[in-house]
Amino acid sequence: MHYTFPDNFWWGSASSALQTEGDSLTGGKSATIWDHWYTQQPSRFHQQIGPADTSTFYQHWREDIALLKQLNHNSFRTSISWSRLIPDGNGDVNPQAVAFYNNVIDELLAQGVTPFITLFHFDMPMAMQQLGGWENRQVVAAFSRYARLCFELFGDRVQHWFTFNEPIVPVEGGYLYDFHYPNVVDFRRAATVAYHTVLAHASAVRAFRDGRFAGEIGIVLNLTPSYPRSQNPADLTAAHHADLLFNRSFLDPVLRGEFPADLVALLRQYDQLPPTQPEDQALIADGVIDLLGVNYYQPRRVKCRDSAINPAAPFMPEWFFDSYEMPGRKMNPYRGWEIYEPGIYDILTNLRLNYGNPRCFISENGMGVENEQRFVEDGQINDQYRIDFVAEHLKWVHRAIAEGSQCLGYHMWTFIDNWSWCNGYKNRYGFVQLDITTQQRTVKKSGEWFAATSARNGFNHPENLS
Ligand code: BGP
Repeated sequence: MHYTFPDNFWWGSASSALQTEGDSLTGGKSATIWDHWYTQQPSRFHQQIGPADTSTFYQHWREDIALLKQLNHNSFRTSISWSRLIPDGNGDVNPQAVAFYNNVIDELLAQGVTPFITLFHFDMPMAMQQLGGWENRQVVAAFSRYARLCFELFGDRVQHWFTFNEPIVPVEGGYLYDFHYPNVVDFRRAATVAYHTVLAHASAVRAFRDGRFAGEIGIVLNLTPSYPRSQNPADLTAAHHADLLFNRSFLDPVLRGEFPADLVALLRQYDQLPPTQPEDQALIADGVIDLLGVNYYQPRRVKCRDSAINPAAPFMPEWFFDSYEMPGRKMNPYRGWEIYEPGIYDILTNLRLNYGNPRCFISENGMGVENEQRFVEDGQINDQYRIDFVAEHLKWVHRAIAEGSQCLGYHMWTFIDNWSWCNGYKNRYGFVQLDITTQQRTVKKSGEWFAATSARNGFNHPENLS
């Protein structure tokens, strides 16, 4: 069967500054929370590989952009590092950073690759965290200034901006489940962080529109469809609550300009609402975006709780649901995530039917696999499983588009194997293999497949490359 995509479909991949640049404390850059946390607890990082040892994009940007072109990318998302551009978070601009990002943007354009730029991808400058990070409104103001400076410095060439990548993740990781610094477990503080992140997003959107910069501005959300175990009302309520807390907490403000009334009522009932100010509402309403990036890796399956809540335990999202393991589910055992391709269709369809069919694209989708060396054939990793993974997801994207979704592209996570936060280099996601000792890059079979798919604006599946 042949699958053809609309003209000008965005074919590309995504990465982030902190996961690829390296030089994390040189070139005038200051520490992020990751550099700091690594000095405190190196054992939290797989094989104790920290944020200084990423895939050297700061040194090898020119070669890497040549590889993007070789893989027929017409677009590529990466982020600007706030702590590289403004080392103390709110003061002087670092000229070395300006030169670096100018080089990257100019070279991408010279090679025919449209730059998509994220402003914040989990990498809070330590100087800002010392003020309290997203718990402090001063940091919201500093972010808004940083965003405006980015638009002024690079907005003559960058036309696709994203305020945040997966803003719920630092909330979950840093303030609920202890997988990001500052390793806090406290729902009310998490709610404040989430709320201030929405304000930061909206302030950047406002700055973009006030400055009348060319192009468009959006956000990248990891949308995780919540599937109930059954149609029993208690299971449905569990799924509704999970959806409110993990998806709609960001989706509604950025597409509808307000938080869901059910979510506000729920948090009020449990006395978890963050402090607000009267002018916030108008700001949030101004944060409605032009373009939504959708990251999709896995579904969330839930059921109603089997046990009573311990009222003395910390208030947590899990007060409203239990996780549910669906019999027969297909797993990516390396990452421990379920693979469920129709989920990508369900997200796009939900956006079309319930959110006015916004302009959107798949901004991340991918499969991290351990020890890919065992798949080397004639010097190349034969990652047929990754080709199948992409193709099976793209079939559902294709169907959603045929039914009217305004999905404009598909970006894979990721381009070159990169550093995955606490997982270091455990799971590899790239179209291009990275030898972490020599930094040598070798295109995997999936990279060739993707290049051919982009060139033909579609694919046959199953098929042989030849
Ligand atoms: C997304 C992030 C990426 C990336 C990816 C893979 O949530 O936006 O930064 O890391 O997931 O996940 P992981 O690295 O945790 O395996």
